[in-house]
Amino acid sequence: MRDTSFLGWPFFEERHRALAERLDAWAGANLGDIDHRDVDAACRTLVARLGKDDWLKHTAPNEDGSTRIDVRTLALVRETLARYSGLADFAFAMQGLGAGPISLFGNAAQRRAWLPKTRSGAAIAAFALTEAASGSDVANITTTARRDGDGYVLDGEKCWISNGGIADLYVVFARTGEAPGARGLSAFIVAGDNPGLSIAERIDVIAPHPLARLKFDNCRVGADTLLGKGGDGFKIAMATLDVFRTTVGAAALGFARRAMQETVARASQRQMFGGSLADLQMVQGHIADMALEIDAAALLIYRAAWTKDMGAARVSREAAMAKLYATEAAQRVIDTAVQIHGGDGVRSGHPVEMLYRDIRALRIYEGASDIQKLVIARAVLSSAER
Ligand code: COS
Repeated sequence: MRDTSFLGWPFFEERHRALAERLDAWAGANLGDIDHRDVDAACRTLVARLGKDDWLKHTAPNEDGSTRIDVRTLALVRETLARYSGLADFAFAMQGLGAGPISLFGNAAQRRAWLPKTRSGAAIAAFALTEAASGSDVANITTTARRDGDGYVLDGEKCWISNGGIADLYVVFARTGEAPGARGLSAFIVAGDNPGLSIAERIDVIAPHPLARLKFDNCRVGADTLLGKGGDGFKIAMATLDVFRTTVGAAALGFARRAMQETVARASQRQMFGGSLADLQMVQGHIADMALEIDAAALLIYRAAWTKDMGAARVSREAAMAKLYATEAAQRVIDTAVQIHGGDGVRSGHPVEMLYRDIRALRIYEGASDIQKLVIARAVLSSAER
């Protein structure tokens, strides 16, 4: 029996508990038959299913603004999907991150044009921030958006863009030059079939998902694609990441919970030294460490999500702590799970082998662990100054 006692913690309301139980049953029934050999087709199928059964509506507010993003819901959905399938979590998460700048900063027309589509699964979304030389150093972005007549012309390249190649819309961050560095960036909504946008390279990674390098060559977009004001791009990117970084921690937590489930089953069944693995104190020590790290990660994630949902303007520190701790802890938990599984732990296709590959990128994307430390330290130092 899975331990769901965390749903009783005071961070959650009845609607969260009901949703987590409903989604768990849905994931058990709807994710087992997806063929992962073609990740593009698998992601399209996942987005369509998640849209059809109304899960994607949680990734963005509705277009008239009468609902808003509930970070606790996002966290519980990602945690639950990640327990069943890394790719299902990815498909859900990218709808949120890709549409995030529109949800948070789009005007009424932009929200009307895109959010019903990303919420229903009719359009696949992507967040195009990273470049080869500015993954962590966002203020150093070199893709340009030059004002031209009644629109802008984008030139440059974006790298490591999730959903690159299958997305119907990309939120693209480019230098518009209002000021040097972070204050001279802007965000644009670029349709996947916009002339001048092409896929320069598809990138293969250890936990395969659609990923690409994008090229913008004389890519003309209308002025109505600009999100917020010119020069707002850096803040739009950071505020979006403040919401979604907590949910990266939640995905890591889902992976860690699955590793724990697998480990408990294995340790109880596997016979060794005249008893089960679970009888061995050294194995019990590992299980205790895993349980401790899972609960500590959960507390940090739910604290960050709850704080944002209660209306905090900035949760940079809380979100960075949640992402940093949960992803690093999940890596340790999963590594221990592999160890306890012995040879089976590294057998291709075994659940813990897949988790071992799935977790790694989470310590890198949406702000690498060292960047989260920087964000936390800056927040601590600036509050100490006051
Ligand atoms: N929300 C709103 N505004 C923010 C913000 C946030 N979370 N974080 C920073 N800002 C504002 C700052 O207040 C500052 O505003 P002023 O110029 O008005 O003072 C401005 O943005 C610049 O901030 P800062 O000086 O902190 O920028 P840095 O260039 O030093 O960059 C880091 C800070 C390194 C923390 C940032 O670039 C970062 O998070 N990098 C990682 C990016 C990332 O996650 N990449 C992965 C891509 S997504 S897969």
